[in-house]
Amino acid sequence: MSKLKIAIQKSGRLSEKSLELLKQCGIKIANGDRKLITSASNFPVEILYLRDDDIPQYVEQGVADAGILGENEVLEKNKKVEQLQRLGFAGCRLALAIPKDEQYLDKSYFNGKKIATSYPGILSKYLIENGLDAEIEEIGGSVEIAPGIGLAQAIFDIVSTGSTLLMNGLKEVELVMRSEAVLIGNPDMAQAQRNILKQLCFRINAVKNAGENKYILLNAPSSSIDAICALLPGMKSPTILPLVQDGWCSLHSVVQEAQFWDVIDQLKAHGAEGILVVPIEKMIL
Ligand code: PRT
Ligand code: ZN
Repeated sequence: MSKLKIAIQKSGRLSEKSLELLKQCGIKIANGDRKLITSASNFPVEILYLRDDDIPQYVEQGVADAGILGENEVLEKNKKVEQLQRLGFAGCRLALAIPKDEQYLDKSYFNGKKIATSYPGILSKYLIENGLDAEIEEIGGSVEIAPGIGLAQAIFDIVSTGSTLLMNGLKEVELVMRSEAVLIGNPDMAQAQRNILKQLCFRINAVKNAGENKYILLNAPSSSIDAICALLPGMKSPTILPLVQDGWCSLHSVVQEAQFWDVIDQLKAHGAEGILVVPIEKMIL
């Protein structure tokens, strides 16, 4: 039987979340000792554990049909792969940073400067697009120490909370790109693999939608139901059930996590009470 080979990071920031996503999609992978390759017991996939830097190349060459990695790494390696889906985890930004006491007016600051980075491809594209003439010093890691040891005057690196920059006396001055984990695929994969990938993407979407939405239940006076339905339109429309107490209903709907706090005051103003917000495990639109 055909299987879809998916490459994920062997160990690092993306590994646990990648496995967790596959698990939420109902795919059972033996935990084991993470050999190079393992099979799922209930879905036609094989998991290849690799360094994230190698995933674009393996997917381009068809050694793996698909891969999960940071968008930054996909862009940096610039291989012939399709970006299929954003996965909503490992969010970060790639930014230029300089010593905190330096005066910074605009991007022209970087002309004639040396910038240390592990992402020379993305940086050189940015410098060209912005007409800047800076030298790139490529280093493998610990980029944030480069200005302190006199290797470069600025850095271009991944920033998440900003505490690494702060600890190293640096400040972020230009945001170059935002990144999150993405699913990539080989554009020429065989139809059998593409069909499995389609099923996997369907499941990933159900998991992602569920994570972004909540099930909401509340009690409200019957006279407010129209106004509340307008605030909580739900998937098709809300469910209304009569309460035993005359003149009151229970309303069930779905609300986006991000919108919940915006509507809560309006719901209360319309007399809603006993509001319950419950997580959703899977959501198929
Ligand atoms: O061994 P392998 O090559 O597989 O792993 P790796 O060391 O190259 O990658 P890893 O595991 O560090 O990161 C994998 C991916 O996670 C990256 O390519 C990004 O897409 C994503 N990601 C998300 C991050 C961060 N957040 C992050 N904060 N990658 C790195 N960092 C580092 C950053 O380099 C800097 O040193 O964390 C520091 C900054 O964090 P803050 O919170 O102090 O700002
Ligand atoms: Zn790496």
